[in-house]
Amino acid sequence: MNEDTIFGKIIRGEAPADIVYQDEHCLAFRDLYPAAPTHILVIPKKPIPRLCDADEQDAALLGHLMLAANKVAEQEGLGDRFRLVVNNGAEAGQTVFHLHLHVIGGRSLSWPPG
Ligand code: DGP
Repeated sequence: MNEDTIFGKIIRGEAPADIVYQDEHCLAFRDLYPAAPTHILVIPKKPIPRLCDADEQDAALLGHLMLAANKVAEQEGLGDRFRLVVNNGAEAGQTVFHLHLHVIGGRSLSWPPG
């Protein structure tokens, strides 16, 4: 679970990614398998595997990721029409064990998700 992931390689510049935003604490890049016209992943530079592995010390970082998602959505022209998704654990659909927020938009989104 604590092993390096493809996202760790992207953070270190060892794997390519279409990066759309970055700052001291996080990185945002286009999902390789987009589920919508706009599908961007926002990840912390700190390698937290799953949301449930975060603790109180990560509170500011988690807030920072949400605000970074807002910036990305605005930058992408999504206005107030976008969704954030965090898959936590394999049974919830998580495949890359480095915490990430999916920023999804550019089409109408139904509810509940699958
Ligand atoms: P999740 O299923 O929530 O763990 O989402 C992982 C997402 O990561 C999935 O939508 C596909 C994307 N992904 C997997 N490998 C790569 C990669 O090498 N580059 C990019 N940009 N996205 C990737």
